[in-house]
Amino acid sequence: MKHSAFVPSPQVDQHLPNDQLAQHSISTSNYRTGMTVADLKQAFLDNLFYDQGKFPGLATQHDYYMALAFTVRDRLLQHWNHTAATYTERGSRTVAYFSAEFLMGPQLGKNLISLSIFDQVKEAITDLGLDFEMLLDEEPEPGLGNGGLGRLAACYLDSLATLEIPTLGYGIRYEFGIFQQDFQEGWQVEKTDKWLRLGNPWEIKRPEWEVEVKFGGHTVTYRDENSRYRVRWIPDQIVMGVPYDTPILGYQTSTANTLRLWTAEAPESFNFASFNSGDYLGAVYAKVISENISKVLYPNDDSSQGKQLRLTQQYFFVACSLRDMFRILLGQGIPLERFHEKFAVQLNDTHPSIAVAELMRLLVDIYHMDWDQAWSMTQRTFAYTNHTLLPEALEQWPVELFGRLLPRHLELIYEINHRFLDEVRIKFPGDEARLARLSLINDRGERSIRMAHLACLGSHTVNGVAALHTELLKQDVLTDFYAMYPHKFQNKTNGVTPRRFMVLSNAKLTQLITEKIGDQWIKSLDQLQQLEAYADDAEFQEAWREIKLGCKRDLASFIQQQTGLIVDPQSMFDVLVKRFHEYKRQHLKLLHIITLYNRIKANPDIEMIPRTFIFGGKAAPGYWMAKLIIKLINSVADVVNRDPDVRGRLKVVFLKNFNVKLAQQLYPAADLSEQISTAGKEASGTGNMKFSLNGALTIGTLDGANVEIRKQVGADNFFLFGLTTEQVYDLRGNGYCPRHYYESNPELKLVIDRIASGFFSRGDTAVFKPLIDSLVNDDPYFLLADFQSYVDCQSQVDLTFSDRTAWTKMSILNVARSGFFSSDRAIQEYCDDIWRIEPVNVDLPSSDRDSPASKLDGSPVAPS
Ligand code: F58
Repeated sequence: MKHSAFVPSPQVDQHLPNDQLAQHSISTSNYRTGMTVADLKQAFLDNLFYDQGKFPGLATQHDYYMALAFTVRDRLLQHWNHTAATYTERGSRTVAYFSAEFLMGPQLGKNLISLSIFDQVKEAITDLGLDFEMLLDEEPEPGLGNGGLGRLAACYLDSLATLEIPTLGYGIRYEFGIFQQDFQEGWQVEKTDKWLRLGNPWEIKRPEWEVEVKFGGHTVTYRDENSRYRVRWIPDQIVMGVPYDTPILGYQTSTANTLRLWTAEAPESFNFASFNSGDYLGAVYAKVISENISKVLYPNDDSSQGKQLRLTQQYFFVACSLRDMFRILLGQGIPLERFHEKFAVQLNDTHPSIAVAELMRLLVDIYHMDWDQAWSMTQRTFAYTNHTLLPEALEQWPVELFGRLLPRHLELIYEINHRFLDEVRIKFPGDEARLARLSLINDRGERSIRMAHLACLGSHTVNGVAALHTELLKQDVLTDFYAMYPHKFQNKTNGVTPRRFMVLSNAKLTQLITEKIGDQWIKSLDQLQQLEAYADDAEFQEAWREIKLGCKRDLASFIQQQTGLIVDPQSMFDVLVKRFHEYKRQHLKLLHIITLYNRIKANPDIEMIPRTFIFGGKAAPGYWMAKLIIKLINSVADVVNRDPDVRGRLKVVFLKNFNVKLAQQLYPAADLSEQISTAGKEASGTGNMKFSLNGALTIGTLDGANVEIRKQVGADNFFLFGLTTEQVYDLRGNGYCPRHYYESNPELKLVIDRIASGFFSRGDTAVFKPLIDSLVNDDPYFLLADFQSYVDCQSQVDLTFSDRTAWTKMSILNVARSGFFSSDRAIQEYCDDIWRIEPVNVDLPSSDRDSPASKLDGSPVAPS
């Protein structure tokens, strides 16, 4: 094999010999990286002065936050550099996690936990007379994701670093993340998320590793020096991708992996030819067009809108990342043919699946590899995770749009498809319908490319994210692929990181658990099982309740601050937080609330367990029905919270702008976790796991990971209601008639009629009509069919809640049995079954070994 003229060769840099480097390695004995309280204080003041250019009299809270962030960053650079050096030296096999979204959450607190310096830093800052919590809170949320999929990627990076797996997270550095949600008269309004406005201390720009990305144009064929037929892509636009790196620390390891996010820049910011000819705007046009690519995160979390910019974003980050990986490969002297041995690439949903065609292009067109070898390497490189069962969320790109933007990739996809369909014909001769269903090209209506098919075909493994989801993929959504390649399908039930969603966010519970069973559970979550021994222990139960009450008090004051509402921490905190979608059925919760309200109105002295209903979540800006549901929640809240008959027994709170920061306050304070999607619709859910880990009990359907949560915690410790997936399918097949439920259930009828009558909308009967019509006439998500079962189950919840001992025991058992839902378990399964990768231990030089971060038995594990 010969390399052609446009082979990107690795840059040749000069390097200091390693022994020189070691001599010059920064010692931790001085305050620049020292870990004592005195060192930390001095370093903080220095950073305030030298980095922020401020003295205390003039500094803002944000200056203090920045100074503190830089102080912490100085202390992790040693880990980061040594990790990179170790991987480079050993040419380590590496996971490349390709994801259009990484919903990281604030970094400061998390890094303090990983480095085990939370307590020292808190002391240093407090000593200086500053409010440490306020500084933590000052960090803007890096909202580079919509919901579960983006947050999963972040949890997985945490576990990969903790398990010491060499990893690069690859994605897009959106200038504007997920919009900020506000309410105007109960309606959601969106505001731009300018998270980078005041700078981001956690990232380092690496302009020396920028890459060129091509778009548009056409292809030409030619014969190479051996008379072989070749294709060259002549693009009509070139954009530069510039990487920004963020360190990802493992928990109490020396590993610091990298999240590498790409920003789009114009090759030349300023066109002098245009400027000189008097075209002032034209002079910066290219810059504006190019930089649009990484400008904003698409806020749709359910449907794939065939927007050109979105495909541009996807190709942009995938092309940058693959080029970067070739730079690393060749830079480490590893032959091209071993790309798939060096890298295991995980495609987080179909968004990066264009990588299949891009890798083929690089291998065939640029490196002149023959097709069969290139295809075999490609299939051995990729694995694909599916995150949805909704057909409308499976991405398809119109052929016309695709060909305009990526003409060479379209040709390659046709060729891949051609060979694939030949294979199908051999396995299923004469089955034309199957060919049409499996084809990468959808010929129905506007011709389009099925990205999920490209991902399945180009990957060695396809996985679902919960047991039920994987079964439904096999039987339904991807059944034809399952028939072709049954060996490709695996389940990998999602997980969440206990470092963020327990150690950082629930310090008191962390401390209580650690007092009883030691601190090993933080890295081996299964050890929480030992708590079962204390489930009936009265003293332990009391301490458990006190902690929950403390978290509820904290949340209550936050609620008062944000909404002005006073809620009773002794009431049951019933929480439903997630993106808004009809299938997630936030409005089913609302039907329950109105049912209780109606009961009070009919009988004001009725006995009722006081409940605080807490909602949170954003709706896609263009998802009109979801926005109407938000409006209805706010409208019901207005009426219920003001009605004197209610006498505080019911409170409805909608906390705006649900994000990772807010989530961390909510999970520890929840008594009841609502996981009430229509069976067969939620791929997994991960909020359900975070609640259970924090001792909330779940009311839920047999959907997604709820099935496995119930199995783990025990049926007695889970409130189950509703139709099963099979029953939903049957009901749909047999002609579901929601009106029948409406007419035959007086309590349900009263609820619906109250909404329709304008009771919650100051007499306006039009505003909620579309929602009512949808429920009574169509009800695609079976709310009316599940209503009675849900309301009955909620009565059971009330009954149990009134028995404090029984409830507390169930809560303890939920935590004790949630070990399975650690992202460490999930990542270990990916490593063993999909990526076939081993950990690489990173050894800090001896001068740094005494730093607390390198101690595996590090004393303070939790913020206290
Ligand atoms: C979510 N998907 C699933 N998609 O809905 C949830 O059940 C699962 O637990 C989670 O993935 C993790 O596996 C999800 O969050 C998105 O947000 C996409 C954003 C881009 C457009 C398509 C949906």
